[in-house]
Amino acid sequence: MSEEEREVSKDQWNRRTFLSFGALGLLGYGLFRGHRWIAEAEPVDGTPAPLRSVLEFNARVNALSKSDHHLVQEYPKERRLRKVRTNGTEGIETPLDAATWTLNVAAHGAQAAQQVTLDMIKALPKTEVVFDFKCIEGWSMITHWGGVRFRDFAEHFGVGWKSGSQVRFKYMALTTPDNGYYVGVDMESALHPQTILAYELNDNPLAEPHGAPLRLIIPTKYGVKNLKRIGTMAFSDERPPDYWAERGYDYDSGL
Ligand SMILES: Nc1nc2c(c(=O)[nH]1)N[C@H]1C(S)=C(S)[C@@H](COP(=O)(O)O)O[C@H]1N2
Ligand SMILES: [Mo]
Repeated sequence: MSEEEREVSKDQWNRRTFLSFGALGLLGYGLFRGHRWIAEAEPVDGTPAPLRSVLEFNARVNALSKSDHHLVQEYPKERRLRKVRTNGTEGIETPLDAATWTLNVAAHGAQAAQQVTLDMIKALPKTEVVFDFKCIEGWSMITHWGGVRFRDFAEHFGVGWKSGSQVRFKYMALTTPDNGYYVGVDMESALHPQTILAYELNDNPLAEPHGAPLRLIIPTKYGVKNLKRIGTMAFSDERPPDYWAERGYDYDSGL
């Protein structure tokens, strides 16, 4: 051992070990207090206040991406995948009864229930979107969808309003015809210009595994919210039940 390299004496070791354990102890105590602070705080909406403020911060960040000025990136049609994978079969396991299918819009506000056929939807201006569809499982794919902007649909059928045409409901609820899969979507995101009720994939009518005859395509959110085979559409101010939120995923599932 050279002169410069000082040997660490046994005393110094003990001192260092003592300090390290002391620091660990302090850290542990800090974590414990932090946890108590969160656990014992007055809950707001069922969530402890400190966590609630994190959620509120997230909501503000999400609100930024919901505004019309934040469009999801679109791609030229040539970039689309030719073979599009399918994922999720909840609520679409039974064969589709295409002959009797209608979109049931539930009564809400002053609006009576409506039965909307696919032809009525196809009669509205068609719009297309080519975007990177993202699943929470970690994969994504550039896909090309055709359909009707939800906002055009809502305007045409006068849906989503609480009273007259002044105030919108806060949420849209979609369910498959058998109620096997269901999602809730905040109205700002539903009315986003890239949100469409899709009946085509890659210029062809939707195949059953992709949600025939009509599905939601909402590029500002993860795949989970893109409900396939819409049976019923409803509106409310309360957060509608949501299949994956009930299983622990983020309700908003925004990108
Ligand atoms: N009815 C229904 N819609 C659904 C699902 C489902 O299980 N049932 N899975 C969701 C999930 S997790 C994803 S990633 C997309 C996948 O769409 P695709 O099968 O057209 O690729 O559908 C969404 N919509
Ligand atoms: Mo997904």
